[in-house]
Amino acid sequence: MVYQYLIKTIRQKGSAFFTLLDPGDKITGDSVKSICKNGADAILVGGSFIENSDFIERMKTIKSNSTVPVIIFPGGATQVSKYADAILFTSLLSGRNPEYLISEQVKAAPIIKGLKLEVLPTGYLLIESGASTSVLFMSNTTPIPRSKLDIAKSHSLTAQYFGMKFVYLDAGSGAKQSVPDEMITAIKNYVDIPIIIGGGIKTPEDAKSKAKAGASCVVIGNVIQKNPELAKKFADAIHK
Ligand code: 1GP
Repeated sequence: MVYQYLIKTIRQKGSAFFTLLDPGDKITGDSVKSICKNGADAILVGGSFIENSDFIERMKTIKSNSTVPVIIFPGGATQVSKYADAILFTSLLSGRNPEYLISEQVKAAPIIKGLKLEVLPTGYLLIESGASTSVLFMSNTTPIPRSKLDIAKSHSLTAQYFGMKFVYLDAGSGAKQSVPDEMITAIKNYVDIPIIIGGGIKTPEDAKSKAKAGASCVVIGNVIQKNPELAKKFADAIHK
């Protein structure tokens, strides 16, 4: 089971290293192999806006070349495929848009069941990052202000009380500013579920500080997608 594998990885390595691949972009089998060989613990796949019809084909390429779990991180109910090991079943808890709190999930649930994908229930929180991002625009929601640690803590605890297995704090892909370290630490000290952190993390040093602050899983998207060979440096920084 992917969930047990992730919990074991976090326990053994301190923090897990996730790469996010955007199926809106071309992905080669060689880059997937290189990312796995260089220390990624899992590959997330998804995007808030995909401007082509290649989602299933790209999932197939990723799954057939990956030696680590492939986990869908869906931008909506259309991003479900059998070429994955699990799916982050997210609810955009920081938003007040019913579409991403519950409607997309209701559309996707029977398809996920039919495909027998492992489900990883995840509370998804968008954190203010200095400029608007695709996910903010597409979800039509307001992010949690960077300085409002109490609001971020309360949303994370809500995810836990709903029985969700993870809470994912995202500054959004390509964010100017990543999730603040002090917010990560405050949540780490407040909830019991693992914390996934992503969005705008550009250097191994930045990734290391997220892990040290308390991130259980650190997600790197853009930087690795453009330079898969950097995976080793990020893996070394994120793992203890
Ligand atoms: C976005 O957390 C991910 O959902 C990754 O963001 O592409 O900025 O690394 P980046």
